[in-house]
Amino acid sequence: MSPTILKLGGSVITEKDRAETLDGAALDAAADAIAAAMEGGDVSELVLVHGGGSFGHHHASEAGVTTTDESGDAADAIAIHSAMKTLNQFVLSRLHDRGVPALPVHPLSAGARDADGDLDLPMNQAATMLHEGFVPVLHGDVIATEGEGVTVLSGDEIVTTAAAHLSADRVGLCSTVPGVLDTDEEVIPEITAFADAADALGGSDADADVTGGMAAKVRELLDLGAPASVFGPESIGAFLAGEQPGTTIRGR
Ligand code: IP8
Repeated sequence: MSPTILKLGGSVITEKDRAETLDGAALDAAADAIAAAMEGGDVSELVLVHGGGSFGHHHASEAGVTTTDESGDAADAIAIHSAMKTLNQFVLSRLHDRGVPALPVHPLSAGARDADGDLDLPMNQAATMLHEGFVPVLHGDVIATEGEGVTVLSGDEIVTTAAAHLSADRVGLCSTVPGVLDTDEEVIPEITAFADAADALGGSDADADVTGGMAAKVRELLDLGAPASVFGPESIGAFLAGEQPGTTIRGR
């Protein structure tokens, strides 16, 4: 099995500046492209992951929880997790409306981090779902972390973990920008080392993003065993059809 993994960035499917606000038109367009690709046979085994946008990041920043700053308060964990489940339900229902057999996988209930910050996120449920013809839909979440309570688990970390466990052969990250941009705002076609893009990679463009923006994405994708593409929403169909839109990141 070598599935395709596609992450829908939280900034793509939500209005990132307004708490818990969906970008319904953008989500519809993404769901249309996914449904068309599955119906047309462009992709048969697909794992979807989505980010937090104004759902997860809003509550995470209110609670001061990041991938490294923890909370031991169940109310904080529930606020973040519930918002992510709400967003996940929106994603699922737009996919179901188009006949995509999507099923949720909630990381809080599935995995944990150890005291060194290493993630253990089993993927046997996603593998079996794929085998049975379903489309697992995972999402950024909070995750129990040894010695710390809970921390944030970003969708990008889920993508890299899922890619390794499921031996994905293609990974796509749909972002609000058409690729990783250089200092002239042009798309960098290929990145094979962080230094290729270091000048252009600052932090995130939105303060409420607690998981590090494009620089963190590139670092994580360079560690993948599969080539990854970073592209804008208009290129979801092209990516699923086997093209390499935007920036291709190949670490090894
Ligand atoms: O948007 C973070 O996921 P990301 C999810 O992929 C939360 O970084 C809970 C903030």
